[in-house]
Amino acid sequence: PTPTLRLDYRPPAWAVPSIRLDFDLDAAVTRVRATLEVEKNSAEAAPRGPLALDGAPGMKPVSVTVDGRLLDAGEWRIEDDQLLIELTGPRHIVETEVVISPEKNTQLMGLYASGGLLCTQCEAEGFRRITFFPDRPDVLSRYTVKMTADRALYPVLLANGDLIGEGETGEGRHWAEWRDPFLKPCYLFAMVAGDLKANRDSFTTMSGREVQLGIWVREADLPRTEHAMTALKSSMAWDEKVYGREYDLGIFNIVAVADFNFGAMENKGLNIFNSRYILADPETATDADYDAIAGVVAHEYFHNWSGNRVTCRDWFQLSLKEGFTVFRDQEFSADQGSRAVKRIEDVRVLRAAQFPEDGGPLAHPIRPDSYLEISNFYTATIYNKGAEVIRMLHTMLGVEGFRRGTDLYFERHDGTAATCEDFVRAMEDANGADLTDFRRWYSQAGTPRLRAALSHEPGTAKARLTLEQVVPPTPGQDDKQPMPLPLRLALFGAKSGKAIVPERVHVLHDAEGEILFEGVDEQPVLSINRGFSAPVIVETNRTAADLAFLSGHDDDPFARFEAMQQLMVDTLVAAIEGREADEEAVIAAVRETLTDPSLDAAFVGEAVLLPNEAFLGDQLAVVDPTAIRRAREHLRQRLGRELEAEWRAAYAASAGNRFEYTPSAKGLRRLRTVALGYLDASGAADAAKQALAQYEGADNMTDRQGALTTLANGTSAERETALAAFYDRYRNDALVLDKWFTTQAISMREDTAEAVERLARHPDFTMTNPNRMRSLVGAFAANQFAFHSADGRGYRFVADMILKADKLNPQSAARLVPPLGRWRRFEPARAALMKAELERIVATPGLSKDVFEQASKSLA
Ligand code: DPP
Ligand code: ZN
Repeated sequence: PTPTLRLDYRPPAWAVPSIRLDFDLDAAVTRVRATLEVEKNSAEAAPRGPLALDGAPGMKPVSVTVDGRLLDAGEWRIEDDQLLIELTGPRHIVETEVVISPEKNTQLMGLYASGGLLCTQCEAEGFRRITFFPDRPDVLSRYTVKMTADRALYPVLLANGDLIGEGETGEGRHWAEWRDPFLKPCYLFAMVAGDLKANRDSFTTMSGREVQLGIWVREADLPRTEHAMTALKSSMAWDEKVYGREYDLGIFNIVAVADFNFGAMENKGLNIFNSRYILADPETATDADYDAIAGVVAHEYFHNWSGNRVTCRDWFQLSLKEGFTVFRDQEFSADQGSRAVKRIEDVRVLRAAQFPEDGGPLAHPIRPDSYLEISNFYTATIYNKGAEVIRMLHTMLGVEGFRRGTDLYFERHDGTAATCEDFVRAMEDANGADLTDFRRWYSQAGTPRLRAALSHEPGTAKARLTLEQVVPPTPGQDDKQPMPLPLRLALFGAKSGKAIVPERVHVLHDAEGEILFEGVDEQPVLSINRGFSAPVIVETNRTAADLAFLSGHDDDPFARFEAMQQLMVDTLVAAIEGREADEEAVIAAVRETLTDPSLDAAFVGEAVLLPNEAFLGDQLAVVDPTAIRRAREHLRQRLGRELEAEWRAAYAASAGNRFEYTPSAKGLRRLRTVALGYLDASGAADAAKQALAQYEGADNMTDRQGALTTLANGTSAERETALAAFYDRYRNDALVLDKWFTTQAISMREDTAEAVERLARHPDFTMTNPNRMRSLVGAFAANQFAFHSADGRGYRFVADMILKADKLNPQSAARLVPPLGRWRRFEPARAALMKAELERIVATPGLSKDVFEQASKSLA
């Protein structure tokens, strides 16, 4: 297969100002008639040539007409999955008819069946599986869509925009017609047919227009849609307040479906969601689920401006909409709850998912230069690092400067397909700023390493901070330029505890820099990259005592968390490498945090957690999962034992907490389960009993799953009792059953790899549902100790799953490749086993482009 290159971009040869789609819907055989108004693109740069319409491999038109004349088979041809038609004039009406089978569509791209519904997913290149069309985001059209279907099976017919007509056609069939007044690329097309019920509500926009809101689900799920509806209305209000962006149609619908590749999809006026990001009630959803639902509902809603009104010129610009929109949803969530805890969570995700990507064989800039399969680029780099890049602009330009920039961006590019460059230029022009070197964040991959060393001269009351950055080489990019790093920093007095130098933002533009502070008359402690102002790895000359001090005294909660994490990392890495480890400092710092009455429980619950095994692996030149497990368990057990009284007190403090989705009730639940985990680690004789009591007495899923997760790590009889009870209680609820699979797949037990192999043969395991695949196989591949079982069985299992899944759903299969792709980071025996599995995958005939790209790049 040949790669697509960013620099090969050419404007489309033909524009399609309008399209009319006529669907005769049926799960087995659906007829699609598409009527395209096509217009020669007269722009200089546009290529000449026949009309080329993308189709799916093997797709053939039943008929093709041009300006009402039926073409002979010789007047069109199929080449490289494109339908080519020679056209003579500058403007024509082209009509094609195809027949597709939604129920045979296991890739879940295009039109497919899910639990009795018919629904669509078109981003990135799914529309070509529905009809012949220039399937690229810079072809913007007005859509009119008529759907005809069996009334009993599909009483509800939805598409983008406004409903403009409906009626009966006889023989039990009915139809609906929808028109979307806004120009959109075909990846934003959507349609749903099914037996759905709506939770209806309305929202009045800032200019006083009333918008009808609907969240469509199976009738039984209606009671679980309230939280998503609340989040939707809050998002609409937030985007008006913070960005001045108003919703633009009379209808906004969301549909929840069980089988979905993504989390959700921002189709114009008709978002389609993976049901896990809509359905919630206390009995079935954890606080993390509630938070994720609000975040994803907001994310998709925000795309209406950052993605739909202004879309992407080509798929290399994906981060233009995704990075920006993730930043928007992160800030929305921060405003709804605890800003500090939200930042901690977002940085955790970045470090767990993006840093390894940036340091491995699949590293790519947030604006990549080439791809084989665009589906492989819906990555943590495009999304999460992309959001960090936007956040840096926000930090450097300030709240108002950033808003001036987004206002200009929306004004300039509304109704068009734009580029990352357009976004940066709007930021520059609105602020008179020069972002020349900042553009390197778009073109260079790799996580910069920042070295910061503070020295103090007591005699002159001066402190000197020297900074040095290195951007490591990544595939295809050997030499890097320094990146501009906005660093929020401050100095504290080690004795007085006071801020000697209050927070300031320093932008390091070069490879090296130095800052001189005057009037520093006591020993200073450096607080740097506060709030994680730059997405970098920081190394400092701070001692364990400095870090312990900051973990108790820094006035930026994120920096306190970070200092504690660094203290824990330093201690554990020393232990893993057989050096002397200062466990006492960690124990003292955790005790101080745990007993500090000024801190809220949510923050404490995050701060006292040890860094996970995978993150520790990332700190080491060569990962040895066994040594990491041993060192981390040793410290975890000591923390459990030495602070047993404190854990018991923290646990008891939340005894009366009843379910409420509020920051304080959430915080108590979080700390409760963290405390339970440490009590269990302490070896306390009553820990399993206590966990089972929590499991049985819980009035919400957070406490229940927290108890189950603790039990699942151990070997008690209570473990089996709780797992069986959980299965019996939720066996008919797919989303909760996913948790049952995941809990066992992430278990710390030694026999987890075997258990996961057994679970893959469980009657409730299926490869056709992406959530279920992720809940077992994805969760297992993220369990460092179990996946890297020294005998290689974990690798073999995942490789087998990839090969089987590839036949059904290449996108979902390809997501499982990166954990194997990290082979170079592991000790030689494991590395060889991992590499052998990748080689077996690449040698398999008939591989999808998706899996081939990920596996072959991982071997290169
Ligand atoms: N649906 C995915 C998202 O919203 C892709 N656009 O990020
Ligand atoms: Zn998105």
